[in-house]
Amino acid sequence: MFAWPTVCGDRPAVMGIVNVTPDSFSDGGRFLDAEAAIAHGVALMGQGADLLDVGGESTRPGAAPVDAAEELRRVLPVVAGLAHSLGAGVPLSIDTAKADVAAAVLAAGASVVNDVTAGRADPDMFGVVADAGAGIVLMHMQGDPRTMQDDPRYDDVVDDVSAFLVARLEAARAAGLPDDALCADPGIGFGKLVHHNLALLARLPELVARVGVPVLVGTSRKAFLGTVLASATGSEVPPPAARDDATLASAVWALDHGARVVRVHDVRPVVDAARLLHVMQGIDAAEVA
Ligand code: PMM
Repeated sequence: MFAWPTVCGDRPAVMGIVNVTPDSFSDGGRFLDAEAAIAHGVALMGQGADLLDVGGESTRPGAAPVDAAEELRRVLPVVAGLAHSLGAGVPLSIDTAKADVAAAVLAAGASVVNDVTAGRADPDMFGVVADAGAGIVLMHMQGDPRTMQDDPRYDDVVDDVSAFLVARLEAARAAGLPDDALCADPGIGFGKLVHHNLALLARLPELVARVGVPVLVGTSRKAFLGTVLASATGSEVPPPAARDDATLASAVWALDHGARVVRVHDVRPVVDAARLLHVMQGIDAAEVA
């Protein structure tokens, strides 16, 4: 039985990204070959990742949907290979919104489903995850990847996203998922403008308090970081691969404001930062000379 407290109860966890897609915004096509993807995942674990997230369908703005057969063809050998190489103790997450894909990949050794639709895309998702004794990440997204960046609007983004997550957590519980299986994610960049993303990070403690389960934050290489850097320096928007330092700062910010898991491409610096942060958070400033 998977339990989030085992992964991120004592100290924050770092989730390494293994995209097996031709079109993800920052690493599309690099790990399309199963052997390359498996080697990449093993390398990320060697850098200190606590869990890996394998994805076979890009969710970047404007991305075209992929059918279940093609998604499975991409991810199944990678998850099976990682489970074989890393052993049963390493939690593997599958980034999918399709219950059939989730069921097959959970049977092949994954123990978490990362569903960017929070169970809305497929009514069978919660049942599949509950039957497998797996964990789930419920993420907020306004709209769908094809249209989500066309004029997203909120009354109060932190309030709206928190209320959505609370409602989806209730739906998951009603479908039989235990609390330890649940993790919530504000969905940075999913139907959000730069100021929405910044508000979600700035007011993360409010969201964390409202949802009451571990919170995962994924800022890695996202467009809002490029926009912030460009406006601060007056230069061009840096490409995704040049956003890892800003990713690190945003990951540390998220972890220091209540996130328990960060999802990143460049694992090693975030692992080191998370370790140091954990030590610093344990020091009582009034008691050190
Ligand atoms: N971001 C992406 C994909 N999947 N899943 C969760 N739970 N949270 C995220 O922020 C998230 C995600 C997009 O990034 P990628 O294409 O580099 O994987």
